[in-house]
Parts: sequence; structure tokens; C-alpha cells
Amino acid sequence: MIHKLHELPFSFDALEPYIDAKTMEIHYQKHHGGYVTKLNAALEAYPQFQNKSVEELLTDMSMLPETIRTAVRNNGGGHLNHSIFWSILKKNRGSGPEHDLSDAMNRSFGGFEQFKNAFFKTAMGRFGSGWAWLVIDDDERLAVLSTPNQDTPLSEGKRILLGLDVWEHAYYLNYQNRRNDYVDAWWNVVDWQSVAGRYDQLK
Ligand code: MN3
Repeated sequence: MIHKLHELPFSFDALEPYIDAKTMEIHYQKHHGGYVTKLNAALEAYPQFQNKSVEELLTDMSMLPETIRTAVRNNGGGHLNHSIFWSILKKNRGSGPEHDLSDAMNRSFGGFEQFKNAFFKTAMGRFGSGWAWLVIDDDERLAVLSTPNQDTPLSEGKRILLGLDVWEHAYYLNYQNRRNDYVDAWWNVVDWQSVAGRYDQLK
């Protein structure tokens, strides 16, 4: 096993009532765990790629043999996307972005509320499975975008500040078909200090 499912940085019930413990348990162990297992399986016959980080694999997928490119894209993407997702989750008790990140949000969107509106529309507009993202774009501005499946903005050269998983597996137990309620509730568990840390590192 080259790639590992790292320990979840919080307990399964830490995000309740916004994200329930059962969803967290299945999401982390079965879904994220499954991506890691399948990524390792794809790389098994290709030792020359086993020492590369998941970020390196996804940044330049053209270097990969075609036989494993789709498997790495889907499962490597799944591994990276979920690792980032867990790292930016924490009950925030109503806090929001501060300092440099807040300034950047004002410059790029006109304010935090405008950002949230744009992000909500993007998350709701993703047909089927995928993600909504806040990234630093090529022009150094913040941007909101969506990717299908487990595609990651890293593969398009974007720097990821935060992502929201809008696959049904992320919310169906508690919210059923109500993705809008899930997205609304999710604002309560964005760890803005963690997002600010990513911004400081990546800007
Ligand atoms: Mn997921």
C-alpha cells in the first residue's frame, strides 16, 4: 500500500447536526477508503509511479500509461479531494473569513455574501456527482468553479482553497434529495482558519 487513508482529523459526530455521524463514517471509511484502495491497485503494476505523490500524479496525467490514466484520475482525484475536504471542516460557530482571505474575497466577489451566493449556485448547478470549489485562479483572483466526478482543479493548474463534495453519498442519509439544505448547513462547518492557512501557503 503506497497511498494511505490518513486518520480523520475529527470524530464522526464532530459535525453534527450539520453532517451526521453515520454519513461521516460511511463517507470516510467506505468512499474515501475505496478510492485509496483502488488507486493503489491501479499503480500496483507500475512501480515507476509508486513514489509519486497523489498531487504529482494528478498535475500531469499525460505521463501515465493510458491503461491506468482513468483509474488514477478518478481514484487519485477522490483521494486528494476528500483529504482536502476533511481538512477544512470544523464547526465554526458563525465565524467567516478574516484578514487577507476576507480582503481577497472582497476584491474577487464584492464580499463574503456574494461569494456564498456564487458558491451556492455552482454547487446546485452541478448535475449529478461532483464538487464545488473555491480556488486561486491564474490571474491571482479567487474563483468559484465546479468539477464533475472526482476531477480535481489541481489538474487544471488551479490552487484549491476549499471544496464541497456534492455527491449524493455526502448527504443523502440525512438530507435525501435536498442538496440545497445540505449546502446551506455546510456553511456552519467550514473551518475558515484552515482555509486561511491554505490561502497563506498558496497565494
Ligand atoms: Mn465524497
